Amino acid sequence: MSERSLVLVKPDGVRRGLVGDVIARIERKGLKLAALELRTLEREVAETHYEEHREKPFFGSLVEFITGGPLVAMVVEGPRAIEAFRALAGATDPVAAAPGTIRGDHALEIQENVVHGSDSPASAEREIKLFFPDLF
Ligand code: RTP
Ligand code: MG
Repeated sequence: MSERSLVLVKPDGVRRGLVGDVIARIERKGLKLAALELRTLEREVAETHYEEHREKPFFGSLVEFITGGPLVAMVVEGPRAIEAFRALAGATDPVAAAPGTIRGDHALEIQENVVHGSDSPASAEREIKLFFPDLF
């Protein structure tokens, strides 16, 4: 059974030239790309994407960060793709993320943690619809 996840290389990752590394890890794992786009998010899309965090103290800063430059959005597909990509990404806090993971290898700051991956089938469906409405 194949599953889809929305993956973002966040603006810090694009700025630092980490797009190729992230895609290489996805492909090496055996996951497939079903869609891919470079774009700069409008504030409204960013706020919708992160709406679960609207009441958090870091929400304003998170929206500034995620709209602050181009990001790469992709749909990644494969068996248990959601969990498989979260494992590649590592823990949210890059200092706690295991070495060998994307965040563990490339980041130190909780906000600028290089990638996003959907955290559940319901989030994946919502996020893929937001970024790639034509895939449905
Ligand atoms: P993401 O949604 O980006 O895949 O990350 P996640 O599930 O691992 O973490 P989540 O709790 O959903 O947080 C979303 C993003 O918000 C930023 N963040 N900043 N300043 C802070 O305390 C803080 N906490 C989270 C990070 O960019 C995190 O990935
Ligand atoms: Mg999240």
